Amino acid sequence: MTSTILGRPLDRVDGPLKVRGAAPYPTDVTYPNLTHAALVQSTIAAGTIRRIDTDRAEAAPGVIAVITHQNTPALAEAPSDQLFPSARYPLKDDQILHHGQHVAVVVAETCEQAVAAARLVTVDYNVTAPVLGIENPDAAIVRNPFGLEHSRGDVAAALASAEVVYDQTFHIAAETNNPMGLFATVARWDGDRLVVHDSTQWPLLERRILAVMFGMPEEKVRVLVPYLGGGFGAGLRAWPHLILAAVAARMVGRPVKLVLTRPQMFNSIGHRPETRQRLRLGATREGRLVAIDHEAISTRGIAEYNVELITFGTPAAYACPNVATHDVQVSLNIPSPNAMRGPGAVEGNFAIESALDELSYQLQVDPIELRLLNYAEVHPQSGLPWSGKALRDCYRVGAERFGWAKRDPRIGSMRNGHLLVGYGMAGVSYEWYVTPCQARLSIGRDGRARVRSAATDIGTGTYTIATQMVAELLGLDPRQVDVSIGDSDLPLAPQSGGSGLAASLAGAIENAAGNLLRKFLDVVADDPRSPLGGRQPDEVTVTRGRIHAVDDPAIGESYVDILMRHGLDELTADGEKTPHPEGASVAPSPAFAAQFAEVHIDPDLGLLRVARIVTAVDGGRILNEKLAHSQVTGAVVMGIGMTLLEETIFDATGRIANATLGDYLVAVNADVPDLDVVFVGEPDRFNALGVKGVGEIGIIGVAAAIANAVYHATGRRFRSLPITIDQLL
Ligand code: MCN
Ligand code: MOS
Repeated sequence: MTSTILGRPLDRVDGPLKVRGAAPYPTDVTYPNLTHAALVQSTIAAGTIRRIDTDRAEAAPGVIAVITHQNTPALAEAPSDQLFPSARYPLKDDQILHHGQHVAVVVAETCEQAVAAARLVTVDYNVTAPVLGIENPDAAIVRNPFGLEHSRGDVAAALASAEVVYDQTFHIAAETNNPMGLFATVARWDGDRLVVHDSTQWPLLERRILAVMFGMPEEKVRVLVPYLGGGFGAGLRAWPHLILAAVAARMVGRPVKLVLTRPQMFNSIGHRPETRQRLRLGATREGRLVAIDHEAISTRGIAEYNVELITFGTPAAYACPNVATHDVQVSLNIPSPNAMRGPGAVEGNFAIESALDELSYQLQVDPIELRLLNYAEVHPQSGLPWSGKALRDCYRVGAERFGWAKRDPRIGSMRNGHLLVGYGMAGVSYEWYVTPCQARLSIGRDGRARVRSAATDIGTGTYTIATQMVAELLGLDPRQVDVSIGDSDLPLAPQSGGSGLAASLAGAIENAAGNLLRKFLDVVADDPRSPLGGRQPDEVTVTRGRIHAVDDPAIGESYVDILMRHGLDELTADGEKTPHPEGASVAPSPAFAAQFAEVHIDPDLGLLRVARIVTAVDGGRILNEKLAHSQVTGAVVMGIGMTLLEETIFDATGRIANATLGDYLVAVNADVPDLDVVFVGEPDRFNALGVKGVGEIGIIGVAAAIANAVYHATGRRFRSLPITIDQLL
């Protein structure tokens, strides 16, 4: 497809609305007769509620209801499937499983009254000793929790006979998602119908969970999220406060609004779990990998399952005959961890790409050469050709732009004044995924097209790329396209997650566009007045609102003419994309990247500055150069935070000790240098329009690239994140 609109750096179509403050985020939603809810949270991490006293709160000004485990209606158990767990309903009994667990919700006329009254609720607890700490021997352990452990070849034998053996452990602190928009829920019962506005990346997940918990058909639940002030994974679960807002709205018979405070954002909507990894590699003296054994341990909440696929990408990342992966989870009295940009992959990549860097120094091979030596030309497990792999181009183009050739491999050899200079790099294979998706496409008499899907735009640019795809496929100007998303009543769409929405939606829209074109041709099939009569879909194309013969643009007519002549207001077609069929002849490819970092370190002060990061990405066909660039840039910024600053600290009582943006450090402008992003590669052969995911890939290799650069500058190897000043001194 020669494209005129796809790929173009079109400005966000929702930009003007956002700049004017006219885009309704969940916190902006209001209704007549709205009430406000405030949460009361547990001040212990483990135990039971002995007594909860709500009298003073109930008597406080403006209070309408105080809901606890004693007066909550019984709800059905939330559905849970393997990849997408549900959160536990916190008021279902008197059990306390983590500090900050919601124990009551106060509903009042104003937000201030609700917050004031929430402070008047007193709770007596039977306190038990919380199970805390990833290495706590008393913690319950779950092995192979996802059923995805991998084994090929004979790792033990290969490690025993390898010329070079590597064996190290890695640690990454817990971290917390901090989208700018506070998460909020507005819930309203409209007769027997529940309408919620919520900060979610996945309206259909919430619809299903609410329907099951409240015992009603899914059509009776509507979830709306036209705009979201960021999610970064935090919006991939139906969190307890959502359920509480819906319960509260039913109990008070009025709409309820519940906005989390920033501290509540730390203990109510997940965090990246703390992790430990042990990585063993066997290699030849030249640097060819003969064995990889990758074990990962992550934390999870008691009674809360979490998917953190740390080792999942390992088996396909490099050509290696003997590979084994092991996953372990440790159950603790902590708020449930959850997805945070690049979940699992970012941790696994840090271990593997750090280890390869260590090998490169030990074997005196250039780090890029070492990776090329182990390049997976075909899918290492199936032997199938990749649907698209330009990782080699990522290395080459990234290295050129970075000036990798100027690197003096000797440790501590490069200087800028008295600052130590280090160069480091990392390779990235990121297993994004496509899931089933539907879209409905219409063209009306005004010549405008409308696409509808329950997909979301969480800041990513879905409105804009949907506009571009429809305009491209229907031959329209982008200004003639309307996009309706963020509503569970619309055709089924997956989460904005796993960097899969763009590709999923591309498939659905492409299919819908083909079906719509066919409908137009069907309408004129026997129409003697149409120059298109009897034409087959493959004989026509579309430009400027017209369907015309491929070989002769003069033979054709506009959508509008067809609709008018046949007395039609509009034509509509549905489209669907289902995941890859089994038994395909190519292996669906990850997205790939190479990331290069330059660091400057003041040896006297331990001060570390990232001077530059270059990221070269194979994202298949890029739908919008500007937005994709923003995606990668934003992810690199998060990666800098993860590597140098971010750490969620649990104190000895299980309380998060730094749950404010004053105490929890995220990367700010002063921490972020110029970031260079370049796209390489070809449209992917497996996906509609050749799209791969790019929403997360930019974060994946940052930690290893920086840590490797720190080693190059100082000779000190950091296998624990974040790398802080005190450690560098
Ligand atoms: N895109 C493109 N070309 C491609 C693929 C994507 O131009 N080949 C651009 C499009 O603008 C698209 C965006 O990148 O809207 C992201 O597409 P995709 O990679 O399919 O990811 P999703 O739409 O599934 O978004 C989720 C992804 C994830 S998993 C996290 S975490 C994350 C991320 O996106 N959270 C974000 N980026 C975020 N960006 C913002 N502003 N806010 C978040 O919460
Ligand atoms: Mo992304 S962490 O899959 O929302």
